[in-house]
Amino acid sequence: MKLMNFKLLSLVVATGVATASCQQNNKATTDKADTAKSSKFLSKPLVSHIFTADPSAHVFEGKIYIYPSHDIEAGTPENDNGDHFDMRDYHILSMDSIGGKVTDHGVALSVKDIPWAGRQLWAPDAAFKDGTYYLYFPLKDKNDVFKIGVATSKSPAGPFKAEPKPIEGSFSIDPAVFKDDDGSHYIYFGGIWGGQLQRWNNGKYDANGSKTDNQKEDSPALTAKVAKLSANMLQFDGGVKDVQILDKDGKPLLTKDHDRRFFEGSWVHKYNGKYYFTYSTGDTHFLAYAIGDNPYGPFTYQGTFMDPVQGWTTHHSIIEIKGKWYIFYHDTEISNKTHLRNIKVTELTHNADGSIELIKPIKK
Ligand code: FUB
Repeated sequence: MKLMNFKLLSLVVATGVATASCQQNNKATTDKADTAKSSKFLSKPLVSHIFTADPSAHVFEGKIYIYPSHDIEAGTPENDNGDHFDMRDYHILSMDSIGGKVTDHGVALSVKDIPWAGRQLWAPDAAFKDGTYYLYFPLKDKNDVFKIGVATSKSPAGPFKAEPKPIEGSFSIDPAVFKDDDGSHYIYFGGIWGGQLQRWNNGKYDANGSKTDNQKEDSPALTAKVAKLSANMLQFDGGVKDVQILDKDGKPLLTKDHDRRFFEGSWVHKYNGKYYFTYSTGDTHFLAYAIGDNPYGPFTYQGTFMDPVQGWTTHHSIIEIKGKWYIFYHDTEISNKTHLRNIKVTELTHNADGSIELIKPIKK
């Protein structure tokens, strides 16, 4: 999560973009966004009645469910800690098919109902096992330290009830859960800068630690974390491991390699027996991918697969629906403000050699 120094990419300066028209209400809506103003964008916002970001999509009960952040204008001043991303609840969205009507199921979980809550509900994800849905969410605790919580529901649309404490041993942001073919679930997480990953060392948090990468430029870059989930889905089963991202020579990506190194926004999907670890490069605004042979990695860096969107943050999920692959992502088309984003979807293509075709979210 980038915090200050909002870098407006010259190619996306949005002179003709609509100003904020979103209303903060809970009313269900459709995906009829204002297409007339969307011509330079590859896809339309999926909803415009609330601001949404960080979409984690899944197919549950034959429908597409989207678990996004719910951006709001909280009036919290922008600062280096990302305080202006001051989200307070989640709304879950669903649709029967890509391009279909989008339903907002209302508030699914609110910060006021989470016993350990401090503030800031960031990018969530969800999973299903044995009749229960699990919502994994990052939230600062009462000491202003990001941890990952879990909440449960009998319905994919919620409402969800939070466990009394964060997952033991969890830290940082952006949980993403991958279910392997054998039924095992793995949780990937972490984000540098505002996501606080750089402040953790050997299980201890340093409140006075660096605000950015916190590494010598020539040392291996900080990276995402992975843990297997326990059978009850509420804990880590065993230790937290680094998600190693290696270059083609088998060497870890370096801190100075901002175009390729991990920043935040992990996701994993499996294609043709290979594990694709995808992520945001943060301050360089790419979505990148690396391929491995098992859920723990190591993963070998392959390239970028999405160019920068309008806005600073870039966050995605990838799912297969009826033999086609889709990427859910966000930009700031509606508001043109860093912290008021809108989610979108477009098709994603795996080439015959296993590479992912580059997506250009803004038409040239
Ligand atoms: O929405 C808050 C943060 O912005 C997410 O946790 C990051 O991935 C970035 O999208």
